[in-house]
Amino acid sequence: MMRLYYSPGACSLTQHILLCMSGMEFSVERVDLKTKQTEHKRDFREVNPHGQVPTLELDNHTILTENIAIAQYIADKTPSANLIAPVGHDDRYQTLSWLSYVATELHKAYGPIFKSSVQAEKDAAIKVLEDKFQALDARLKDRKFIATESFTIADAYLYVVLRWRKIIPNLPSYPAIDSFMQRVESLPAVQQALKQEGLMA
Ligand SMILES: N[C@@H](CCC(=O)N[C@@H](CS)C(=O)NCC(=O)O)C(=O)O
Repeated sequence: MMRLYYSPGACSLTQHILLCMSGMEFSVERVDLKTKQTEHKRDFREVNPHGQVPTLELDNHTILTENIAIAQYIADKTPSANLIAPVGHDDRYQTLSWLSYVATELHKAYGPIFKSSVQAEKDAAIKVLEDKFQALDARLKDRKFIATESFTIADAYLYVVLRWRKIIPNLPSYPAIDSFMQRVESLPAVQQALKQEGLMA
């Protein structure tokens, strides 16, 4: 059975949601990202030398890392779940475009907020993120999902990264982002993953 290494609420929540949507059998193993120990007292660096989640151990025990790769793997293994359009279809590249944007522009822009001890660096990162939130809010005003007409792997990742905005104090309101978040959060697979990660109120 596949095993997803995750940390509660981290970017690996994306793949947790997608696995719940896929209908595939899987198990999860929690990782403490500070100590790099798993809940079964294993040294996580022996599984993934980068020490990062998400990490997916496949049925044949091969290790797959990186958000973009694992999300596509889950989607392509379960076409009936409609998590990404097939190769050659225009919608696929819209989804990959947004998936890349979330990974390289949005996710990484949070870095100083989580890691820096210098307030000026945090403030600069917040300013960058506010501009991105404003642009996302404008895009989501008249659409249900970020890339295509239906939910895709890009929406799962976007939802997870936008959840983190709660740690930023005094953000302006973004009504279209709020509606998007509610729409995604109401999906049964999202509820299931949140519950399994102990993130339900
Ligand atoms: N490039 C990696 C980045 C993954 C990443 O940033 N994971 C974070 C959690 S959201 C993590 O494991 N941080 C711990 C660390 O970097 O030591 C990917 O896209 O999968």
